[in-house]
Amino acid sequence: MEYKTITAISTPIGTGGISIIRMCGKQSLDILSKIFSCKTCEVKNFEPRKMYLGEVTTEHFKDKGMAVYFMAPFSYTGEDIVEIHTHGGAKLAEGVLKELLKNGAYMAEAGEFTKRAFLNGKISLDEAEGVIDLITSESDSQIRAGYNLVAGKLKNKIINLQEKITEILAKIEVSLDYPDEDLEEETTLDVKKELGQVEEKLITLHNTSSTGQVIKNGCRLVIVGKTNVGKSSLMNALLNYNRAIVTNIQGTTRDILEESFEYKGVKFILIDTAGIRESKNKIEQIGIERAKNAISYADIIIYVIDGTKPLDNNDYNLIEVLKGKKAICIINKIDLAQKIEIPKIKKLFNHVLEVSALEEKGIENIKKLAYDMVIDGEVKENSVILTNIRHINIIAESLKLLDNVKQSMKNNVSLDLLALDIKAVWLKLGEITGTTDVEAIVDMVFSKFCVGK
Ligand SMILES: Nc1nc2c(ncn2[C@@H]2O[C@H](COP(=O)(O)OP(=O)(O)OP(=O)(O)O)[C@@H](O)[C@H]2O)c(=O)[nH]1
Ligand SMILES: [Mg+2]
Repeated sequence: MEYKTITAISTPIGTGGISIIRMCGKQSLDILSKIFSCKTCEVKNFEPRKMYLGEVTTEHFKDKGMAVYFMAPFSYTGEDIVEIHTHGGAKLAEGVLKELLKNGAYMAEAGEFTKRAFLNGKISLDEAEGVIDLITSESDSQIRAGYNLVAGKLKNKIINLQEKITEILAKIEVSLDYPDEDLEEETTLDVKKELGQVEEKLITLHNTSSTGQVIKNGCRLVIVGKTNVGKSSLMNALLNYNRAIVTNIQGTTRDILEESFEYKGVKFILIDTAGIRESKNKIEQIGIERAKNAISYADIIIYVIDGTKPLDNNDYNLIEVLKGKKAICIINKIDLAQKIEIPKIKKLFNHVLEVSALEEKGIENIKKLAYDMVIDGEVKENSVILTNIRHINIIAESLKLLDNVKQSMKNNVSLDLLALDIKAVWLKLGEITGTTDVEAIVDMVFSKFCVGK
């Protein structure tokens, strides 16, 4: 299929070392020759994959720059690509882009380069999604997960599963071609066993999704507790700098404060809230409402209590709200004489840690515990973890379809009908890699990209 020649600025719009303007399509080299000249070689004779130093000429200015040509099919998109490297500047790159448009190139849409790579069979749909994950990564674990997609690790797993399903379908086909009671019985047993293996692999994959979602979205730690217990001090200690205002006045924090840190490659989003107490102050009341609301979107609640005071009704009310939620109870101010009854607290919470936010004691234990609570084992560099909600849903739907097959087998449905149900699983899995052609999915995936990628 032939597409029109598209162009876009691929580097961020701003001031920097270099800007890269990319062009993709049959006319790329021809259009380049109209605005780029080189003393050593005519543009039309450019050797692929070789950088040439030359001059870019636009209507309003000239710049010294480099250009490179990637000849189809050995390029990112599988089509002819050229890149122009100019000095880094928003105005400069825009001027070059305009000149390319004037000479016949079309403005690329968001993600169009990668979409072409997919449409030209250079990458699978999940590999393309890995590219966007890499670009938008905010933590090391996100980068690793994105890379695993780009490197085709999920794709390979899916292809293996599809191959296994194809083998099962082939067996059914043979037994249908040679009707024989014994063979049919044997085939049914085989199908059952082999589908069980497929299911096991899908379940293992699906089990990575809660860890994957934390990697993708970060883990939200919401700090709650009464006033003056040291919530803001704890936030500062966890961040290692004084982000929040700390005073001995009750009700210091009024609004929600949000800041993130990274631990073992995972992004944690810390949310400090207003201390919860009866208050007549309007601003403080709003803050308290927000604090209560924040509890609802926490991955883990960090419930702070002051170890120098016994629990009171305000605490018990909060503890009631926290029941059944993922929480860590922090007994703070252990540098002072303690009045809190620790055994009582340990009965109320599965996770209790004693710390001093002021003296920064026990802070690392909070990070370690929070990590262990949301990440299933060590995130190994090479392990495939489902971070993308689209992939997670497809695996869940595939498991449901497999359940249908199992149900049909229980009901002694004939092998030819069973084959149809099994084929449905194969097709569903193909939605991950994009082999099951659904245009709407493809459009949805690439709409998340930025222009120039
Ligand atoms: N000795 C001691 N004092 C602490 C510790 N943590 C906090 N404090 C003190 O307790 C007081 C209240 O601390 P904040 O961090 O502002 O408490 P908060 O829970 O955020 O208070 P509000 O924002 O009013 O709800 C300050 O005077 C802190 O210095 C600690 O571990 N040990
Ligand atoms: Mg505070």
